[in-house]
Amino acid sequence: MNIKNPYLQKVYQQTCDRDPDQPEFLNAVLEVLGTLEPVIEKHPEFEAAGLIERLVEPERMVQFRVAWQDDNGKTQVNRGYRVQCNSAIGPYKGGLRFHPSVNLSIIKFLAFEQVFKNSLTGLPMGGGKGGADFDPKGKSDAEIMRFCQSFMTELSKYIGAETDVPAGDIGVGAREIGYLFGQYKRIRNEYTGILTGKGLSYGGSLVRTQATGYGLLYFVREMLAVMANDSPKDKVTVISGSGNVAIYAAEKAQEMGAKVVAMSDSNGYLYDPNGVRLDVVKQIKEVRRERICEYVKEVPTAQYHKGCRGIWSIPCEMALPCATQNELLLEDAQKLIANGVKLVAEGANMPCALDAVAAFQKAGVLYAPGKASNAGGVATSGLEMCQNAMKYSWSEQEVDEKLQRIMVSIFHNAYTSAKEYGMEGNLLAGANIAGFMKVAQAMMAQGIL
Ligand code: NDP
Ligand code: 2IT
Repeated sequence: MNIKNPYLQKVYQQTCDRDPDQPEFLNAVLEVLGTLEPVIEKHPEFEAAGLIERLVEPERMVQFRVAWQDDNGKTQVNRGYRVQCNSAIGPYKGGLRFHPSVNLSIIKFLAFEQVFKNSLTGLPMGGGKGGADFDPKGKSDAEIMRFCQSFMTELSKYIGAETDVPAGDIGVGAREIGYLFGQYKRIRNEYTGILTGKGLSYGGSLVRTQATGYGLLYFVREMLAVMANDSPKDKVTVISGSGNVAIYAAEKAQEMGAKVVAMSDSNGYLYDPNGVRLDVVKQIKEVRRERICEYVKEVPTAQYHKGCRGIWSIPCEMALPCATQNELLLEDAQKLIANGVKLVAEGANMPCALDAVAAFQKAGVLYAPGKASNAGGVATSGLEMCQNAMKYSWSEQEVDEKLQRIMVSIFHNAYTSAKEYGMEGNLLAGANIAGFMKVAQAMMAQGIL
């Protein structure tokens, strides 16, 4: 991706010079700045106010020690983070990731993306992200609890229902949110909506568990209808990952009549030409917390292959990457294109490398960037915050209808913005521009901060 505008180019270069060791963050900055040229040309006041320089510098970043005892009584030390990127349009909002790969670059990239995503939802949420380089795999329940309690003891100093509201992400689901919430309540003696993704018995919202995956398919349905006069029905579909986002993307895709033939985890992928049995996947991943290779023991007609990127060599019409960043590279994109893929929509955050995205766009494949198509999770978190503030709960139907409306509106916002700036069909540019404009206007109104 090239940046032609001299101001954007200068800011990108300064960002590279400042943090040369943060490839994921620099990639996310390049992806956004690479599409903002027409906006900057139309609004010279943004340059005069140093707006882009401020946008790429998080408002605050904290890094902290998380010490905890394992089941053998041995002390373990992990590193915790919270990056509060931008609060122009609302309190910081964004998930927590527990994965051994977590570092400052990854948390900064996720926080930066979250700023635009949250803006696109239309709800008043700024952008943040956090996490730890803790590996939940193979840990006992008691170890997870002790880790979460130690993590929250420190994090609680920096968050608040009107300041910063974390949620889940990779490695942080309902169990972890429960332990984190309990510890916050115990330390502060305060029962507030400090986290989203909570259990239904203590302030959670219906549909939050399913929201990212369902939202992805609501977006895809609208995108296919408007851009191709088509629908997900009967489309052979490949979904990477088998976590929260992947499972509920698969569920809604099947409900819409698509044929989901493959899913994966970080060790390998399953191929089930008869259509993936989601009851089996849920049992393995959600209940037993085991590996996806177990699937073939229960469905012997399916195949299991080691290595996760092989999933992109399966011929399909829809590809939904729902695992992690940079899981789909240029050569994977080329295979998908050669096999006739029609649509790629991101459930994960930046799963497609920038040159893979360029290849899809060049080949005329419909492409949806994660900051638009996976925004259903954080949007429903926003609805959870709203219910908490009202001390009230909406029905499943009410939340689901609001989620559908938000996803349809995000699609149209991105689609229309792309058209307005002469890039019809380029949802990446459209989503970046639409997400950026609201944040930029709020920043301009609030002065130099
Ligand atoms: P989960 O922890 O529930 O699942 C993650 C899935 O991705 C697992 O199948 C995991 O496999 C796989 N995975 C993780 N890291 C890697 C890796 N390095 N290589 C290959 N596979 C990997 O997380 P979520 O489903 O919540 O998150 C998935 C993606 O969606 C992330 O990019 C996240 O940021 C994004 N997202 C999540 C939202 C949410 O509400 N949860 C909202 C919007 C986006 P394994 O079990 O082997 O690790
Ligand atoms: O990447 C994301 O949007 C999330 N992990 C969800 C964040 C949230 O606050 O619900």
